[in-house]
Amino acid sequence: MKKWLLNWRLFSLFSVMALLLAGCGKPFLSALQPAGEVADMQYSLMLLSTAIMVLVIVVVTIIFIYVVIRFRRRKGEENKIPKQVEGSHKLEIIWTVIPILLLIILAVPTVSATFKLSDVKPMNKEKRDKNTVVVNVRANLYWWEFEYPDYGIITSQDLVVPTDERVYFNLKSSDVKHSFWIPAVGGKLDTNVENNNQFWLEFDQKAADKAKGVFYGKCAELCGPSHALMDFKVKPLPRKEFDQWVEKMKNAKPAATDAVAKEGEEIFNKSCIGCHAVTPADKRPEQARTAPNLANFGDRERIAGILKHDEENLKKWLKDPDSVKPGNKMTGTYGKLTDAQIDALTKYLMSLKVE
Ligand code: HEC
Ligand SMILES: [Cu+2]
Repeated sequence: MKKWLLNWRLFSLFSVMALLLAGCGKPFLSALQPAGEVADMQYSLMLLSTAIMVLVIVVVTIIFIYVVIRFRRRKGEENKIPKQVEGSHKLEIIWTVIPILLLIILAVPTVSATFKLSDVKPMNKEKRDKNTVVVNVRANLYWWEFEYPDYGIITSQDLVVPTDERVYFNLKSSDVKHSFWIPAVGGKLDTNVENNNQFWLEFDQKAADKAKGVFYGKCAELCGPSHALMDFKVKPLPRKEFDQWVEKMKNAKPAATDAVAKEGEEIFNKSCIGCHAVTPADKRPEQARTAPNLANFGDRERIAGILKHDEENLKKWLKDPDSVKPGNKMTGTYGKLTDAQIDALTKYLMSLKVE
């Protein structure tokens, strides 16, 4: 191949890679733009370990190049063998001690951060301060439930949290292993069926403003065909607004106002209420909560965690959920709703708001 063609190809490959990688840095999604105390700690650890690795690579590469040049076969000395060194105490001590030192530099901050990040004493039920916010996160194929046990309210898909303070999480799953991850803020931690995992996160108000008020959350454990679509959104609010939101949720009583929405409510109460609740203070036991709580559906950022929140997409979801999220657990409605019923349900669901 002509040399200039190869060069040109390499150059364009690098340009495309650079462009692609530049796209990774969104403030609402990137672990490289830390948006809270936990993310800051994890980011510094990443920098430290990368710096140590780069240092090792550079030093080894320099030695390698030096040796290749210094001891290469030269004209006229084809059969000359350099002096052989065996069992050099000095060298052996150097290459044992340096890695030990590097590992200590890496281990001390890592272990100390691990203990800090797992300090969940303040969420201990007996000694809990009444201002400590605790959220029970339950992961399901392919949706998320957020329960606030101290306020007796439940929401789904959109996690609402106060900013600039530690929020404590109880993580579990009701079917298979998932993993709770808010890349810009922290995680990831597995949600399991057999035990509760606990940790805390802190959401920076300034970073939240930069992210335009919403962080993206992800499932980080391959769990089935719609794993990549198992997203949630995080709405961080200043403490005062968070308290107001809690009050509104506690008192929310959804009621359809116009006639079409009323019709939708009737259909809903016949065909959907078996799986979906529409009050945040729903008293059903966990096993019976088999679908997202729709109490504040009208305020959501997305439909089913991924579609843009508008009427057209809601109709698309109601008509054929499987075309949006293959293998999801909203079954028994496909092909059973007429267009008029879907229109009425859409009006009703969009009117479910607390804000
Ligand atoms: C068998 C239980 C079941 C029934 C019946 C059911 N759904 Fe669902 N629904 C689900 C599940 C599970 C999800 C979550 C799907 C996902 O995101 O993986 C869901 C999701 C939704 C969503 C998106 C929720 C969100 O927070 O974005 C809407 C809207 C919805 N359902 C409306 C309805 C309506 C309207 C009916 C009645 C016609 C209905 N559902 C009947 C189980 C059910
Ligand atoms: Cu998952």
